[in-house]
Amino acid sequence: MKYLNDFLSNDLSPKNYASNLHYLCKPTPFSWHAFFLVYHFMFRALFFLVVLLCTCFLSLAASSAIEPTSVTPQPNILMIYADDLGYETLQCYDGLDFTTPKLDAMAAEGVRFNRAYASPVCTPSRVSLLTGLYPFRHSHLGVLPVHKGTHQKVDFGKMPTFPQLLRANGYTTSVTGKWQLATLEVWPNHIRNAGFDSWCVWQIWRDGEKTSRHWNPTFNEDGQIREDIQKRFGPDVLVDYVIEQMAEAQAANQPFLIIHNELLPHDPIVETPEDRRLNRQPRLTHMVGYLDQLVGRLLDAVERLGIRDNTYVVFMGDNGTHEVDFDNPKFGQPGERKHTRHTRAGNVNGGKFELNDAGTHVPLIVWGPPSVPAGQVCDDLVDVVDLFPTYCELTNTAIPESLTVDGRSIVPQIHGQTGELRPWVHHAISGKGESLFDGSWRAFSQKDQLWDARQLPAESPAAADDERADSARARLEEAFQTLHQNTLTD
Ligand SMILES: [Ca+2]
Repeated sequence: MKYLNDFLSNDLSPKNYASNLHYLCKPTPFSWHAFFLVYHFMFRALFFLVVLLCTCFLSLAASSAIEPTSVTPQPNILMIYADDLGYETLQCYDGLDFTTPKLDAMAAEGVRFNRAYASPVCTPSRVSLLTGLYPFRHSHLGVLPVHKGTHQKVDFGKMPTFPQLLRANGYTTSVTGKWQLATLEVWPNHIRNAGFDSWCVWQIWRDGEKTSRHWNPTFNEDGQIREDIQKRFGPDVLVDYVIEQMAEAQAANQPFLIIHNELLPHDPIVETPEDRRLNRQPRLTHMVGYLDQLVGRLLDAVERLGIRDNTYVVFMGDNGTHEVDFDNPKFGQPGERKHTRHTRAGNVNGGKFELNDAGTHVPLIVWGPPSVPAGQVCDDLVDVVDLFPTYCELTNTAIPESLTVDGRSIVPQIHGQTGELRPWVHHAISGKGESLFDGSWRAFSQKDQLWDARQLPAESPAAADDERADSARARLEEAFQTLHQNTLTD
């Protein structure tokens, strides 16, 4: 060791270096001094090279073991899932009855899916979102009676969710708003088991009664009832919570998934804070307008936090508009029903609970990183089950091969590219069975019915003597049979 230290402490200052070089260059036949000097140079260079290589190797190994996300970027996901919002309520979908400037701006800066569909009521639609399964496969076709304190629950132990997969992949996961998938008094760990680290949700049932979601809301945050929000408007509380969650995840340098189950514009029709400020009567149009403002607040927060380039914001409705909530000002005129809504393409009748376009056709807008092209409109059919593989692909989360998932990723379309087309979308609701819609024809599992939906929003039973209808009927009937040959088994 002493020998090594002597070598390393050898004076190689420029002055000595020059004199040594001068000595080396001197034309003498042989010098032991010169020989040892060359030896010193070579040994020191070799030693430093070895030290440098070892340092590089160790630091590379350490970074790959501790910080895998620095190698594979994991974008954030914020999904805003509105309650009872048909496509026709947005101006960017050619709706004429509502004012939605923030959502229209979101669509202008992102990708708007023109033909997105979900089942016509909360529970089947939300279970399909979380599990990626068609309703007939997850078997939750009706509203789970959480509002009556049911002991039934959706079993996410048997049916894995994408939040479970993302959480296992390093994401911090949160959920807000409506949780109609189990009674929390009976199943207090249900949300955590569904894949969420934290939550602020409307606890629908408490102490033997149904609670409120709007004013004086009953919210459960991570297992505790919030006692500080009696005078607040529930949807405002949730947006504050989402912004806090995003800020905390950013500060912790951790990717996040947030499913924001927006409570608006589900009835009862109540005053919004804006109605109180303006001293005006509550209306569905005002509730949709307030929802629009809240979406604007969230997008502004994403910009303000500086995370837009790495955050996909997805806005979607869970089912069609509840038509009784809308009073048609033209009611009484020719062709105008009491609850008719209006679009540039025609009048929309019916809605939530119905296996038709008005009950299942919902808005879907994606906004955020520069890879999402501004102002793009995609006409591909999209089913709510498609979000499961889409979120997994966006976040580099592997789906186990053993897992059944009915969805297909729309990541290419989100980035303005051509994606895999699905032949139809599937919906179901208890009492009315299932339907398949291929973009032109709608087939029903009950009564062997077929509707002509080529001129939406108008649709009607197909003509009996139409060859194209016969062909569609045969094709969709075969699709029904193929689907049901592959049902879940416990
Ligand atoms: Ca709903």
